Amino acid sequence: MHKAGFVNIFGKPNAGKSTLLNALIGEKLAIISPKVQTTRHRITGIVTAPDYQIVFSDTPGIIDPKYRLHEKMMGAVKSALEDADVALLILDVKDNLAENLELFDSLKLKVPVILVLNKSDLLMKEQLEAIQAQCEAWGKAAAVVTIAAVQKKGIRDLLDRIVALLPESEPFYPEDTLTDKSTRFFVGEMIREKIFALFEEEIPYHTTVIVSQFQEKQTLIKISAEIVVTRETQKAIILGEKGKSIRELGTLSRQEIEKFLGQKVFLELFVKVRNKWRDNDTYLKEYGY
Ligand code: GDP
Ligand code: K
Ligand code: MG
Repeated sequence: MHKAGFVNIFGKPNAGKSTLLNALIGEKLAIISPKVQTTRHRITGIVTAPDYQIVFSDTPGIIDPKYRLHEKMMGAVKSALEDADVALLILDVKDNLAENLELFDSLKLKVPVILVLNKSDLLMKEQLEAIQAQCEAWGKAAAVVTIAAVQKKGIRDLLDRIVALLPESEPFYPEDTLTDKSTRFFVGEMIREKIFALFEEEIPYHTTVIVSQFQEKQTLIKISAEIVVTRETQKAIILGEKGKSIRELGTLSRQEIEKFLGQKVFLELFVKVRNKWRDNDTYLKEYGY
């Protein structure tokens, strides 16, 4: 019997959704940072075994919409809620437990739920057991699984619990498919990850990245990307004194992209100012939101 289905990963910002997705897939697909709202799109990762296939989606964290970009992000969360076979509700064991369970309650899920207690490496055994007991008592999960996504601990157990809940089905994708997103998309995401790593405060949240050129040459791949910001002052910060910051961004991004593609890359970065791109539907559409 072959099983297959769609599994969505939900949780508050920084619970570890993207880290878990990567651990499940065994590749770095989703960008990770200690800052909230790094993930803006649903990212699909596909795990194929001889007797099952799981299509995972990483969703942006659950947030209150503050501007149009946020509304689009929450739209992605809602659409994910409606089309899954299993929902993974993930929480950080160091975070307020009651608040997380309340949030999960408010989702009013009809699909089977697995409660995933992440960052188990940060607590003592007794503390973990107390949390596990409270989660069992919550009563709405088909299973409660404790993991440490960063160390890939508990992932096998989690996969087994998921497979047990999947419907009987033929696979949806060919067996070598890792994701439904394009290489261009991941290249843009990797640059965005480095922007989160290098720049302070509001800069990453005012920035998007568009990969405008992706050309496979004989010995390398030539990539051009536009970094779109909302103000001239932000452009100046990204460029840095005599272009120092953008060169550093370019180097870090290129190394990451080369690792991902397994090929030499020539990367060109440009910075563009587009006033209020986050509130403009035309821009949002153009930028793939
Ligand atoms: P997301 O916002 O839910 O997608 O969270 P991320 O996957 O981006 O992770 C947020 C932060 O938590 C990052 O700094 C991760 O390295 C960290 N993190 C994720 N999983 C674990 C874990 O198992 N243990 C510890 N100690 N940190 C983790
Ligand atoms: K994050
Ligand atoms: Mg994320």
